[in-house]
Amino acid sequence: MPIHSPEKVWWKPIGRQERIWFWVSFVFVIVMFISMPIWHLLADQNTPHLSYRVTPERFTAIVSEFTKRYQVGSENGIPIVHPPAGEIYLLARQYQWMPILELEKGKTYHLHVSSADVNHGFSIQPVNMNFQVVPGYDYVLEITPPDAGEFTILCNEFCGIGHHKMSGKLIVKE
Ligand SMILES: [Cu+2]
Repeated sequence: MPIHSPEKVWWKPIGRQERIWFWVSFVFVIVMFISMPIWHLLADQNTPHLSYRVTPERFTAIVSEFTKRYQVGSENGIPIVHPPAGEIYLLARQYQWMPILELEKGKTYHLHVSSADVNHGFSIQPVNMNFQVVPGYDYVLEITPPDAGEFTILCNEFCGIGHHKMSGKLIVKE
């Protein structure tokens, strides 16, 4: 196969179809670009900006204190707590969520989440909510459950060999 150098002027004027696709994608990109700040300001769906530094040991101690205070039962060895509205705590660790939180519909809670070991992902199913759980940080999520029911908490950040078993529970009562 002989090797030729490319033509000096290899570009051709663009055709009609290419021109249409260029403008379709250009307009789409501009719309998306403008949507970002508008969505940020008006949609009220931003992740919270509140977090504190906390050592895993300290957070684990806070959670066990909290659990002792408000425990109302247990399920498969995991304590169930029924705290009043306000500050509530959830600990992620390989490979469980502690404790099982029993909340009341329509009340507002400040959920503090942190990890005792590695990075985990806090995901509430079936609602599509995902947050990072990072050791060393107490991340505060303001939640007001709109519906009663049982929700599954999944870890959606690969955290080790038992990651797939890492599911917890959130109960919302009427
Ligand atoms: Cu995990």
